[in-house]
Parts: sequence; structure tokens; C-alpha cells
Amino acid sequence: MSLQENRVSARFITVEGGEGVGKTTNMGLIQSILESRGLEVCITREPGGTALGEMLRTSLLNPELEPPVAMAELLMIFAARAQHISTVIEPALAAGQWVLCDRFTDATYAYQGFGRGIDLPAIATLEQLVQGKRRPDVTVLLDLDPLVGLERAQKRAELDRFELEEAAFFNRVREGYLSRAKAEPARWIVVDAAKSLEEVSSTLNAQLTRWLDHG
Ligand code: T5A
Repeated sequence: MSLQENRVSARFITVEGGEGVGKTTNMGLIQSILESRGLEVCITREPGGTALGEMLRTSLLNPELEPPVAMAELLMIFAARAQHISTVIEPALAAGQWVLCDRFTDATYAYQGFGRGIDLPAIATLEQLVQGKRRPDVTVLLDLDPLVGLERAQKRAELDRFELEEAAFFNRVREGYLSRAKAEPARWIVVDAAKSLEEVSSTLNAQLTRWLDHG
């Protein structure tokens, strides 16, 4: 594919799911699928992706710092996102790079909306204000029982502030993701992340390839 064609068709792909479902692991697979088609890929994450965003990420995740109240948490996430969109995501898309982002605004609906109980219309207002028309073209949801995901995350590293929440919080987060995927099925690729990594990767590969070939 020529650079000119890339420019016209650069897409924004996000990867979502609860704790330890395999997002980071499968980002590598998605990157290689895209690169095998000659596409340039910009890999990034939220919260984070910029110097300011990574600072805010530390404040959000470190369990030893003063915990933000729910509204402060929401605004910090959207502050990081505003910076990320303006300085990384939009410039990359404009340059013809496909953007592959580990979590985006669906995480805000799931965690701050369904998890913390913040009004979904308030989140939608911030989404509109910060993002304008920008939305992911496709979103991969790795769906998994939160207890299994937390076990996987715990084996890998120390738990962060979100990972110390109670089980009911993660069940609401999962329900939030699934309800968003159900409401807008054309945008979502839902993969059962309880399967082995080989099976997850193979299903994801097949579904993403179908989306890339047929839109
Ligand atoms: N947040 C974020 C909000 O509240 N609102 C928002 O708007 C946004 C954007 C960010 C936190 O911020 C919150 C949500 C989060 O709590 P994060 O680091 O992005 O944190 O998210 P985590 O879920 O904490 O990321 P993790 O790195 O812990 O999980 P991943 O990336 O989903 O999992 P991964 O790939 O690191 O895999 C975990 C372990 O499982 C193994 C892997 O090898 C690894 O050891 N694994 C499997 N094992 C068995 N079978 C499989 N199928 C496996 N797949 C992976």
C-alpha cells in the first residue's frame, strides 16, 4: 500500500477489557498483523502516551499517593486524553499512521461510569468536548471473569490502585464493557479471553483480518 493510500485510510484501533485480560500481550499481535500489510503503526496507551499523560497515569495508579475522588479521577483521565489526542493521535492519523491504543474512552465509561457510578451523560459531555468527532474505528474487547484477570495480573506485577478495588467493582466494569459492545456491535470485536493465549490470538487474528478486508 502506498503512503498516499495509508493517509486516506489510516484507522484508530483500541484494545479494551478488565485487569490482566491480555491487552498488552495482544497489542503485539495486532501490530504485526497491521505491519504485515505494509501499514505504519503508532502504538500508544491511556492513561498516558505523552509526558503529561504519563505523569497523570502515575498519580492515578500509584496506591501510595493521595487517591483522587471520583470526579478528580475522571477529569485527570480526560486531561491526559486531551493532550494525547492533540499531540499524538491526531498527528499520527494525519501522517497516515494507524493508531493502536491500549485503552481509550470505553474504559472511562466502564470504570468511571459503571464502576464508580458517575453519570454516563456527564462522561458523554466530556467525550464530545475533548474528542469532537474522534472515535475508535474498531475496538477489541478481551472479555474475561475479573477474578481470573486479577490472578494473571497479580502473578505479573504488584497491584495498582485500580486493581485493589473490590470484586463488585470489576463485575460492574465487565458489565459496562459488554453492554457497550452490545449497543454498537459493528465497532466491536469481542474475544473470549479465558481461552489459551494461542486460541485468543487465533480468534483475534481471524476477526481482525475480516474487519481489515471487509470493513
Ligand atoms: N482506567 C484507564 C480507567 O479507570 N479509566 C480510563 O479511561 C482508562 C483509560 C490502567 C488502569 O487505568 C484504568 C483502568 C486500569 O485499571 P493498565 O495498565 O492499562 O491500567 O491496565 P491493566 O489492565 O492493569 O493492564 P495489565 O497490563 O495489567 O493487563 P493486560 O495488558 O490486559 O494484560 P497482559 O497482556 O499484561 O497479561 C497479563 C498476564 O496474563 C498473561 C500474560 O502473559 C501476562 O503474564 N496472559 C495470559 N495467560 C493465560 N491465558 C491467556 N489467554 C493470557 N493472555 C495473557
